[in-house]
Amino acid sequence: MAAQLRAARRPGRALAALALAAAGGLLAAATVGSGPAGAAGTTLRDLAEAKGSYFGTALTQSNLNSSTITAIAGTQFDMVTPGNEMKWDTTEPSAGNFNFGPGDQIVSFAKAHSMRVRGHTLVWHSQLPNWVSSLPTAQVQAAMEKHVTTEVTHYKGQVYSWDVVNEPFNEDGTLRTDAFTNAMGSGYIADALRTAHAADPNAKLYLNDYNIEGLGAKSDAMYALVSSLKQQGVPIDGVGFESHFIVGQVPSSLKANMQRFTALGVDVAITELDDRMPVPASAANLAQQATDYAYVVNSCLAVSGCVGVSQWGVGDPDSWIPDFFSGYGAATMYDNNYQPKAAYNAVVTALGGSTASPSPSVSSSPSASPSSSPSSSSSPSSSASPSVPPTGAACKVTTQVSSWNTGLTENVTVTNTGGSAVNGWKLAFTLPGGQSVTNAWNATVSPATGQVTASNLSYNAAIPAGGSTSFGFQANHTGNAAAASGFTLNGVACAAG
Ligand code: 9MR
Repeated sequence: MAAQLRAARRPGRALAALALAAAGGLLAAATVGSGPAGAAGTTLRDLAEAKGSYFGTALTQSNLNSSTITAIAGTQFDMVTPGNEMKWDTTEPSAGNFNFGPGDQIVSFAKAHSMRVRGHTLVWHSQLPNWVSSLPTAQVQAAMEKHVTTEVTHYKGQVYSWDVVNEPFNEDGTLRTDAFTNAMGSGYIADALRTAHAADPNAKLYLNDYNIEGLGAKSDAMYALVSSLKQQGVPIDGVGFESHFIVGQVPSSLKANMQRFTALGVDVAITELDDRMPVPASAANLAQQATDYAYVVNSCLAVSGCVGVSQWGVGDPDSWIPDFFSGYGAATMYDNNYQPKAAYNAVVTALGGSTASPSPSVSSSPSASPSSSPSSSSSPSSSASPSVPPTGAACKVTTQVSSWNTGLTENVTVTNTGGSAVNGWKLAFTLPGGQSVTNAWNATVSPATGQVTASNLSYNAAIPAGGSTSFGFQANHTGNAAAASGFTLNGVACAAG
């Protein structure tokens, strides 16, 4: 199945790239081939597809107005879940008044970028308009069936799957009380599934919930429900594990739990992955997040019925977390500037890709992060262009270090303060004694200690006059966690920011 889908989607990729380039966005135009804000020469979608899987993201209508978000979404991801646009309050805000405009925009974006769509969601207690919850119970079933039939028919052939029923359970595994259980008891679930199947027999039909990722009362309830639905011949194809995790708390039973569901004859998918932490994010938590993301992806890859992973949002600025969990954030693979975090690199590695890794001497040093890759880098070697002309190379550098007892991460932003663009850059600097680089992002960094040079990757070679670029690295230290110093850009000394 995966191979067929891959083959069917491929022709659209070139078109999508052209569309991005034609849009004229600097980010888009500069990154065709390697993908914005990602590892050189790899994208999450390509790596996932090579494994017969997918990597998805949620997108909202307002996200489509951001060229940064759309450039990453259309390049790195191959599955879209509309964040809100297919929910009942949008699609049928009053009885019989259907509005598919916002959802259609997400579907159009997906088509233009050869992405599939996870339809989300048909029957849910939340984002349910008042007119439904205030219906006499005798009318709820007909309203639900009409809603499901109309929406699934509208998107027939255009969605890969539907989250037919969303979040049906309480934490203790009892069925949530809502308009649907009040009217139909637990039977509403089978009815919704049958109704959706009649409208689009080819869509994969899912039940989706949170806190069912590990073994426990709630996942036991979902397991019992799916088992009973299968026994009754109700059309159910999959279970979505939302996976809204807290850093360091991904359940160790994730894989075993997935396996018991797939043994029932259904697929499983990670549908809304994020991994939140207190903000500002500490380096230790960001490293743990990388471990968590890799663990989730590896778990899915290890279970043959786990069809793919979707993140809930593209990057930290468009994530729902800060609005819902005060003091928490940094939950996605992309940081506040939409730069890939250690979690991104960890996922690339888990998917069999190689990240922008340092030279062999660096990668042989002990790594503080699961995200570092010992494999060779596809970016230019440190000796490739020692004589890059110092065109426009007046510069300013700012650094930001986050450290813990034995390690640190350092983010470096270099601004081209000269009058002309820099095309290809090497930023040389001095690391304090005892610091040893273990991995880097958005640049190669070599050697690991002492006098070090960061070299651009293919996608960030150009720094326009007045523009800036950022890269970062992780290092071990022996007590001195100070920032690097003595920066020179293409041989010209930089001012400190
Ligand atoms: O991301 C969605 C956010 O924009 C909405 O305000 C919120 C309202 O309930 O729903 C969010 O998406 C949810 C998803 O539909 C179901 N699982 C939990 C998600 C996060 O709340």
